Amino acid sequence: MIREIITYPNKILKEKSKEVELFDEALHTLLDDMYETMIIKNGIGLAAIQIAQAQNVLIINLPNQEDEQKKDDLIEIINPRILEYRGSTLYTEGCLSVPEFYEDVERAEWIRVTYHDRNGKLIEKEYDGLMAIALQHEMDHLKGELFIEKLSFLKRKKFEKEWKKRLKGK
Ligand code: Y12
Ligand code: CO
Repeated sequence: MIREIITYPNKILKEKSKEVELFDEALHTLLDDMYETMIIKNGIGLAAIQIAQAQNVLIINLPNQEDEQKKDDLIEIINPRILEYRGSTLYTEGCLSVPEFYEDVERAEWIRVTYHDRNGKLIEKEYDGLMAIALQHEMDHLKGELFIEKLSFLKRKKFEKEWKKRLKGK
């Protein structure tokens, strides 16, 4: 089922998500709905809080080298923890909860993480490149943080002005 994606400045996006304790049918339905919703909206990553579910659940589905987004490459991540960060990198990020706005954000270039899959299996992985960036972006959602909070004071001011103008026009 396709769910509604909530957008800035909805306060729900500021909620801290909770640990998943049951790896049950309800979790599988949530993950399936998140995938359907993300694909229909042309996203490559989505956290559960973006569909108003405050659970430590996120999905990432990066395009492959042929620029095709294949379901086989979907990664479902539950209760993630970052164990180690290395380096730094700059990338122009976007977010389905802040549509039509893109800005450079600095993040760690390499991370080592643990998480659970949909069946509760514990996984440990190292990521770099776009996957490391996307995972840090989605994990911020679980803490109730958006990428616009990482902007410089001036860039944030400019964003708020533009966003107000846009909301008035709607
Ligand atoms: C790198 C940096 C950030 C992420 C997080 C996941 N972000 C997205 O999936 C963003 C998707 C997005 C899609 C949009 O729609 C289209 O391009 C058609 C979009 O534009 C509009 O809504 C008009 C904005 C963001 C992953 C990797
Ligand atoms: Co986002």
